[in-house]
Amino acid sequence: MNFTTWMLVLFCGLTLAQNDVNETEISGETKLSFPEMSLLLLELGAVKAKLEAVETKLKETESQVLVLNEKGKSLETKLEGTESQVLVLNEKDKSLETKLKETESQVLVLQDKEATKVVFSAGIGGSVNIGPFTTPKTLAYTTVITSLGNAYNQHTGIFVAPVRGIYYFSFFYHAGGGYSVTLRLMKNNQIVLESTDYKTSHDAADNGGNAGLVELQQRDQVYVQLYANTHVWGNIHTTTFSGFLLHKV
Ligand SMILES: [Ca+2]
Repeated sequence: MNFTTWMLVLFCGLTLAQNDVNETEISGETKLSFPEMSLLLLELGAVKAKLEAVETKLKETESQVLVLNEKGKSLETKLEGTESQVLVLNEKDKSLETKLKETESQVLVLQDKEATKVVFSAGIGGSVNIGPFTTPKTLAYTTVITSLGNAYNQHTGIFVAPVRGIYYFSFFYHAGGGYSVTLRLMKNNQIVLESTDYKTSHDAADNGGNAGLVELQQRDQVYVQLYANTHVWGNIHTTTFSGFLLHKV
């Protein structure tokens, strides 16, 4: 029997008791006996105890809800803190990424500048005749005066273009007078420039040379060739080969 039923029974009992009083007053008869009243009171006591138990449990539940709410708020605060830290880390990450890109750009600029430092000048010496030879010969200007960019090889006499660009080359020589001279500036296997001196009996101290701008592709080779059956006087101060990169294209 639930609480509502019990309350209904109680209400009915009291109503009946009131009626009984009236009836008792009127007729002198009692409808609810003492054992029945005692039983009713016991049952009421039991209901009260159950209500108190329910109330206690309700208070406990309320306390637990409060504790859980506090824990929830604490977790929410921690979550917000973590989110803030993540945002800070993201900003730092972006900042580092930006710096890295800037550094990469600077490295590329430096590499480009380094690639454009292409300069060399070298002489061929010994103060003796070089040649004549029966076949064309590439002259190795072994005494390096200056060299940047590591494009000229003094052991072979060959310049290798590190980048595509416009290059300036010059070659000068002392003729000596004993033989004719024909020197050619060669690009790969093609003649680009030439300079010639002829043997004469009264003209023994000629100097000659040539210079020009040449467009080269990367890895093109440039060198000075002594034509067959001619010679040149070897002197590092007069017989030279020079070049530099004017600009890239
Ligand atoms: Ca001459």
